[in-house]
Amino acid sequence: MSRKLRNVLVAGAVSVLAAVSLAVAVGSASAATTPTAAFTKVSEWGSGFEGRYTITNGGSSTMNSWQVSFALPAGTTISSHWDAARSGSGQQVVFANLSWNGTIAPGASVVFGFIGTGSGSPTGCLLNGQPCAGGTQPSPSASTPRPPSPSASQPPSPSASPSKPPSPSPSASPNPNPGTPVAANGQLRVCGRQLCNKNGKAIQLRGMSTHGIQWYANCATAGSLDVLANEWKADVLRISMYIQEDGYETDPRRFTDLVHNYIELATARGMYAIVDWHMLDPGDPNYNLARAKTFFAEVAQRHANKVNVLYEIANEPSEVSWSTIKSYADQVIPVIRQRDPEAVVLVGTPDWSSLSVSGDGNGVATITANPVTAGNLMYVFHFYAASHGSVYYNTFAQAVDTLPMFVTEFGTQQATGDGPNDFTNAQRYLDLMAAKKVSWVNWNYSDDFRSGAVFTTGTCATGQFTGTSRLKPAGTWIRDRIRTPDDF
Ligand code: IDC
Repeated sequence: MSRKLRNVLVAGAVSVLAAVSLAVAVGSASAATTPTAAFTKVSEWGSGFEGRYTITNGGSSTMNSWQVSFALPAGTTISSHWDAARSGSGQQVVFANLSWNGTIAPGASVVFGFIGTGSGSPTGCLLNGQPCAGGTQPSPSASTPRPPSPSASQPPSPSASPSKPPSPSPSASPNPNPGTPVAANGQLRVCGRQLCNKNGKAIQLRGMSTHGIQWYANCATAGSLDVLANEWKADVLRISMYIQEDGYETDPRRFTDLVHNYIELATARGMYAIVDWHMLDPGDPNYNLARAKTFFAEVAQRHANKVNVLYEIANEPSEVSWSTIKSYADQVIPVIRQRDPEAVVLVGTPDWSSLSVSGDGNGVATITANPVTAGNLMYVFHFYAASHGSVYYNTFAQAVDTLPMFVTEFGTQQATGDGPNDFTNAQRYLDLMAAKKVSWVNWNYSDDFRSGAVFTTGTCATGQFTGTSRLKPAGTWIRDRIRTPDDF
């Protein structure tokens, strides 16, 4: 058992004991608190805001479903939402649980959120028909009759699947989905040049990267990630958070919260999550050093008890030497490790994570001579099969026999992410990675017009992610290769 998991279990046991003694104490005072739903505006800008509800089960029995309703003043509307199913009409809004976050154990919480247009705030909030502020209710031993349990009186949520029992809420367990890649492999670590699972077995992860979450949030939803996990059988989701190009630097709070949310979505589906600091231009990662430290400190702190989070600290450095990248890594990694000591960290390599090949060099020896100071890390290689032929391939082949490597981004087309596919060359890389158990992530799970985005334009707005009818050729090709059974 990993130290982290053991700590979680010990902490859990302590809180169970605490809860039992609390229940006794509360019982003797003949009152228990009821569930609550608390609203906060996480951030506000001129024309809108991000709203968040935290539903906390302050009661003593498990909630099996939840529904939050409220009114918005005229002029304030909701433009998007996550982690809940929306109904209601006009200014009356109703949010209900999804199939995977309806169950809330006593003391646990579930969060859902939305983007509001306008400046108003919700009023008249009800949680399962009771005031969201909660209150006390008589204990079973009290003489006054107990009101019906709030959750029991509710109709099942429209989105809850009757055939599939709801899985525990993401916050209830670090490992919520038995049979999933995370359940099978647990906390990963780098052993030698390999990525190894909790039993020390070398494994290969295969999955997809989001496109930039500032542009394609509607392609990475609870529904699309259900398809990625259950139908595509992906092991890993890369959460691509751009820094520039209308990304993190424009609203650090909003983007950090988006990443938190995607980590929860991946966790609830038993997938690994790569937190991708998607820096591109400027190419010196030190330009973003202070931002990176702030971001990774919060993310590592928040998700330290999860076993499925990997940190990719610099997507594609360019026009800087390896020693400059190493200096950045040596400053950012301690910020992560101080909070999440066991997490695997992924470090970008020179010239757009090409191991210097795109800069006419070969960085394998340079890195080997001067590796990042911290351990438990892997070096990153990216390739685009229609642009990157033998020189690239040969350098990569040398690297996988020399350094711990992780391909966090590749495409079957040109380096623009567009143009014709070269499936033959792509397969050559995939065969090497299968033989050497090198993990890979394909670019990208969106409906961008380019040939490398797996869905045809307009798919994400329709929510029709299942099957293959909406896939471009690169999408069908990569889906088949992600679905191939894992050798865990
Ligand atoms: C591309 C996106 C495109 C975007 C551009 C600039 O497809 O919509 O306008 O980036 O951000 C990478 C990068 C990745 C690129 C991808 C394809 O990490 O951001 O996406 N690529 O060009 N490296 C090599 C290729």
